[in-house]
Amino acid sequence: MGFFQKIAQGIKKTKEAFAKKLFFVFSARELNDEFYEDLEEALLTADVGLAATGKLIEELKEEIFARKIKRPDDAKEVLRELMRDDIDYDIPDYEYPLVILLSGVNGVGKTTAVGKLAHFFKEQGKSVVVAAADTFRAAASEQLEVWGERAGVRVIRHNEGADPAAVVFDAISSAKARGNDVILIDTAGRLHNKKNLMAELQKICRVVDRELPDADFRKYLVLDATTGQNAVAQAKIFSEDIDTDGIILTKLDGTAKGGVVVAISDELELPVVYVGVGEKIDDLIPFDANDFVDALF
Ligand SMILES: Nc1nc2c(ncn2[C@@H]2O[C@H](COP(=O)(O)OP(=O)(O)O)[C@@H](O)[C@H]2O)c(=O)[nH]1
Ligand SMILES: [Mg+2]
Repeated sequence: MGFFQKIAQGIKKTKEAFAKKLFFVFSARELNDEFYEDLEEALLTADVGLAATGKLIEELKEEIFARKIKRPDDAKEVLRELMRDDIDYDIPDYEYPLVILLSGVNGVGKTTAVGKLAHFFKEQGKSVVVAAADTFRAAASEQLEVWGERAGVRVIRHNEGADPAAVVFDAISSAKARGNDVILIDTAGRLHNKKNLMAELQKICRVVDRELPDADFRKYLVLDATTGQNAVAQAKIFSEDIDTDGIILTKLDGTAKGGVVVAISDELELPVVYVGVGEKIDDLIPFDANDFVDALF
């Protein structure tokens, strides 16, 4: 299955809910107040969020006025363009060695995403090593080892309770010794102890910066799409302490709140880099703004 089919399949629930509303909205006779109110409701239902919805509607009004648009169908086309522009970021190509650190709260899908990314890079002929830096629970490292076996990559782990930064140090040493291309770092996500968690993540970042100063280092925050606007709130909390390069949005397949992609891109000014569309190893795909909008409308 190609990426477009995968994203189309992945946002099926969002589309079902959104398309029905959109059909109703754009069957209006005129582009009047009622039309904009119905459109606002449709966007909010898909979890585009208040701020991004307000902005989209304002921009739509301006474009409709400027281009003297009268037909709802043409207005729909403009909405697609505006939404696409909102979520379309230029993401720099990867350089190798590449280090990817995943952070995020418990249960959002970090460990699963590390496993899927390992597979993704392996498929592209890259050699990969994984650092099991969630040492909070032994089960986390075990879960990662299962993914490592599936993907056919090495997993560096320590005992439960060990220093996560030490695991990362070992993974980097191992990667250097073998000349590996990609180092993926899984981390813990107990947000109720925010200060400790952030200090732990910052320490990991310092180890990477010190040991691999010339590496391409990307810090991705993993968010669960099923939590909708809550995901946006989580991202704000993490961004206070960690420089984030992008978002991995998981579980799009399990929600009608796929519009949260727009909320994230707009409110956080961060690109969605990958989306999770299922539990299988190849169910993580690079995000493409065109495909997303084409699949949604
Ligand atoms: N349907 C679906 N489930 C996912 C996806 N990503 C992760 N999961 C599930 O979410 C649960 C938590 O994932 P896990 O990787 O352990 O989260 P972590 O605590 O952040 O490491 C697991 O049951 C995963 O199978 C996804 O894209 N789609
Ligand atoms: Mg985990």
